Amino acid sequence: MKITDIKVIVCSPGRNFVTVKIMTDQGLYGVGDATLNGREKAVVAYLEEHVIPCLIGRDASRIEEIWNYLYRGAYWRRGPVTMCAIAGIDTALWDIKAKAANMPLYQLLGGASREHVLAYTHAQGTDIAECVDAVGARLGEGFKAVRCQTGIPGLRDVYGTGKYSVTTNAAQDAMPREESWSTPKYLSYVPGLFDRVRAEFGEDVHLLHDTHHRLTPIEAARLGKDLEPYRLFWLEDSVAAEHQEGFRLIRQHTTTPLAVGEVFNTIWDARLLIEEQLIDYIRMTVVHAGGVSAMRRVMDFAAVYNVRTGCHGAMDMSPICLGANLHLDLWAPNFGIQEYSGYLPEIEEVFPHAWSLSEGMLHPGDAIGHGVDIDEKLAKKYPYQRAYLPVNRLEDGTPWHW
Ligand code: GCO
Ligand code: MG
Repeated sequence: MKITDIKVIVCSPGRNFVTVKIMTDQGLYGVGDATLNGREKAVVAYLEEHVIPCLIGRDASRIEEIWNYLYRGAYWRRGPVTMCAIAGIDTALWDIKAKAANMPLYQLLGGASREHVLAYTHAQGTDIAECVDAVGARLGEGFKAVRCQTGIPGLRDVYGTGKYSVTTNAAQDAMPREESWSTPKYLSYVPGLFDRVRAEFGEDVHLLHDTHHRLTPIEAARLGKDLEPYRLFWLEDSVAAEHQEGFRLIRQHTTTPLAVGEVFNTIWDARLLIEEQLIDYIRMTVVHAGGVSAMRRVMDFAAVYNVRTGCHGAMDMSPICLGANLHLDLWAPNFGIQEYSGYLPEIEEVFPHAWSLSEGMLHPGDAIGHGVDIDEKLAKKYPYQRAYLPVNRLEDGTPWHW
């Protein structure tokens, strides 16, 4: 089966998405997500200028060989642009292979390990009271696991809260919006959120929290300890994980489970964290990790060390990424949880999908392939808009981790 053409489709139904579509001489096609939030056009250029010309005429069934050709062949390895481009191609090729086999992708991976996959969603508020209300609303929708984020008194626009949440299209800013941060204010306010949420909703709900890379290891250790009474499902991205060894210190001080990895691009970014069991959940996901082939390897590697999966699934992962990821989740022996922040209705229309959500559980569906497509005609109605993620500063103006 030969690759005859590859298209890169860019659309913005509320936020920007980059989609790869691979056509073959057998009439089968596959689609993959290659979206890199805030840097979308860099991936488009990488694909169109450098990757696609090398793939026309190749055998679409040789996924592993193509992955290594693109990864090793470029010489310049890793990095989000490269790995999102590889992910788009790789995911589309797995879609084609599963369609050719007349199977849903999870069957090709080894079959289902479970009936459905546990999802967590987001609750947020500008303060604790608002966030508690939002948790109640999410539980009312049937979710069993909720990530709780609150604004901090005295700080404007804190990550993941209020009207500027990155999960809404308000994140589509023509220039990067500025948020503010104070670690002391954060550390003294946030435990009160979980105290209130546990008091209100009891022990049965899974609670998660995302620190978005802002603390030092010793600060993260303190937060982990302070949150121990509330038995979090996980504390996410408590520090910037470029310095993987930093997790040794956090680990020595707290029994709060730790998750990290949404900004990692390869298995090597997570190697030490997994080998030393410094984390409980690996957050990598299909689009940023280099596709289904790469994620399967990460999941298997993590399983060896009792690390479970908790794949990134914010709205900037397109429904194609989520769909492909759900096949991996259904299969992975070491599945933990899947993030699901939901999509704007226009996004769901552009990307018709077989996956479904019911009572807080997701399932990839039994359509052949990965079960997600793109409506190209509709996509054309939503042209690309330049958009940035926010940047973050300390109160004295110092640029900080966002
Ligand atoms: C999460 C993430 C996201 C990211 C976003 C960046 O845990 O869902 O932190 O909200 O900030 O995906 O594009
Ligand atoms: Mg996160």
